[in-house]
Amino acid sequence: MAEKAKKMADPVEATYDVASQKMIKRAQELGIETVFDRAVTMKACNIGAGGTCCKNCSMGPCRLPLPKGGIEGKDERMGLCGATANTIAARNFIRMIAGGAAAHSDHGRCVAEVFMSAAKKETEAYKIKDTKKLLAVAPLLGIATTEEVEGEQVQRNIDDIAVETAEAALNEWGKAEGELLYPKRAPEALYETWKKNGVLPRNIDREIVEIMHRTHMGVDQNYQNLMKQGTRAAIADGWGGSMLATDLQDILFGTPYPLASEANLGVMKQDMVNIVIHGHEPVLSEVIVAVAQTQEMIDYAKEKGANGIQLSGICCTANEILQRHGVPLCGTFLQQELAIITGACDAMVVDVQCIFQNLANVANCFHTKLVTTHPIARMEQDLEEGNVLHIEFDEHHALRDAKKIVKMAIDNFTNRRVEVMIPEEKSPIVAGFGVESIEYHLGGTFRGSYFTLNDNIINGRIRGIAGVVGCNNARTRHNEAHLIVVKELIKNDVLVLTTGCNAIACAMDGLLTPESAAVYCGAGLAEVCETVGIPPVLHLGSCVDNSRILLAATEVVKAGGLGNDIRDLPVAGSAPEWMSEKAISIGQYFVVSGVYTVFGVTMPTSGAPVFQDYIFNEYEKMYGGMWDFEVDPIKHAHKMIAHIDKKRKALGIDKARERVLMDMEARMAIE
Ligand code: NFS
Repeated sequence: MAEKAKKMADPVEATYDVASQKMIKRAQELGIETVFDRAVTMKACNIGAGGTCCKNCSMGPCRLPLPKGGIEGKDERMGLCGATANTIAARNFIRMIAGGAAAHSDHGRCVAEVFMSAAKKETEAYKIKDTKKLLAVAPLLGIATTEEVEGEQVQRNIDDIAVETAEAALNEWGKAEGELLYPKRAPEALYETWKKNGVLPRNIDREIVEIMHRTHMGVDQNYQNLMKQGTRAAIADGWGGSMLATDLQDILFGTPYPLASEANLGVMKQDMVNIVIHGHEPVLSEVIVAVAQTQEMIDYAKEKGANGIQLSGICCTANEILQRHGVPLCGTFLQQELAIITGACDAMVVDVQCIFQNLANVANCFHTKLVTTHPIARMEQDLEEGNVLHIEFDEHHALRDAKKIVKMAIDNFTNRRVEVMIPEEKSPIVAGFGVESIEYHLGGTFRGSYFTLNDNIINGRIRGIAGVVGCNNARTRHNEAHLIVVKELIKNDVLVLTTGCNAIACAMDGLLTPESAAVYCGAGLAEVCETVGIPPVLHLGSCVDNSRILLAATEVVKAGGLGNDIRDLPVAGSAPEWMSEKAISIGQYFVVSGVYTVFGVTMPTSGAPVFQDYIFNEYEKMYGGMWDFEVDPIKHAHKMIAHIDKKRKALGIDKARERVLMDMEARMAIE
């Protein structure tokens, strides 16, 4: 009997991006399976997706499907121990928060440790680059930057400030007493809300550990109490580990300022050595960027017959080296296999998070060296003969490690064995915005605040601000929801701040250029973008840099005229194609910071309606923000816009916007 042909993905249905369509097709021609094919052949479990599968003890897994037609009357579903759907979903939800907060925060801890080495001058690879930011951050961690000398305040020795700041930062992960320091950076009203609800984090590690304890069999059974702990851990992420990661990276590697680059698989070059950097922690990639630019390495590449070295990035490491060095974006989370399938990837260097295990299988079909570098993130194959290897990175010999990797990639250039096929698609971009540069562009050097931005929100040219962030998910068409949501928002005059894979999706589609304002924006937003020369979608970095969005919102509150808390602002959050536990942690800290936040694809609460109602509706009274879920991208965007309009109305600035619109129409009528 003939073997049944394996089902494969339809490239056009799988992704919105033409370059990716070409590469999926190419993979299928070569007989190489990708995530897109597996998404067709393997179905997700509905019960797990809805959050009501409990496998926290071995009497289970207890699966509690939602009855067809929903719950009528009392929900009597329960696991063997009696755990209800609400308890199970809440436990699973906060375990996702623990996973996400741990990933972001451990990334932050790694940066803090490198920062300590740099402060103590134990490494030649890292130096404190941004002393201005160090002087801004130190006091937030309780470190004095000045001292009294002969009756005058003078700046203290910068090395002492750096070491003490590193010590204070590291202390945030495990201090025995007190509370986390950064939540005090939030608007006062928000800090008071957290205090009132008893959710101020004590230290980062403890909140994550306590989630694991509370969700162990037979401990916390009350979904509201479970969510209280989830909230603590999420705040410890957004206003703790992630924010520290961002700050310390800026001090070590430089605070990003807008710069030009390019995005999509077309940035790879046939005649050059291609090194693709993938993962999240920028500590190694920073050094690789420096080493790859040395004359020694460029000459070595030329000796091997290449025209130079082309670096590019995947996932958030990509966003990190883009925002500080202009290194082009190779692609999103879902394009990692495709970069290798070009046949031109001489080395892919991975660190932690969002790395497909299947990369090893794909790399072994080509000449690509796949290098794992982090002691906590190894692959099964990195001990075997083959293309996958482990070069453990250590900040104390970072230069040596980076050189070894770059040299290995160059040596591999002549080993390409499958015909190279790089799609030509790529887009120009402007990236690298942050709290500081938004102030510069939209505040003006004269005032040095968010005044102009607020003014444009009050007068209605900018209707509101949206943070659209998060992953790709192979269960939905790659990039489609990201782009429809963002385009619908900017069409309706909502300025978009983006990070993570949404930022890469927007980059690939040309939305990160000032010119895109005239094409996609409503009249008000287009006018602002054209006047100040910014794109309508501002790239704020990687996922830990969602902390920049929190701080930008805080600056908007401080600048005045739009209420006295984040919950008062005409803002909304979204992750249209999320997949990672980190996204749930981010969503939770957005929500409890006062932001209405909508997720797409699936919602791991949908199997437990009472619990879902708690975080979708009850939360608004507690935190001002709440969760929502909408798969349809146009409806998704309009739910956000409706919330923005609700906040404008509450602020009494809804009329201003109507006037602006009338002005525009009147103007057009005259023209
Ligand atoms: Ni965020 Fe960045 Fe992308 Fe999702 Fe993964 S790369 S940390 S988790 S998939 S956005």
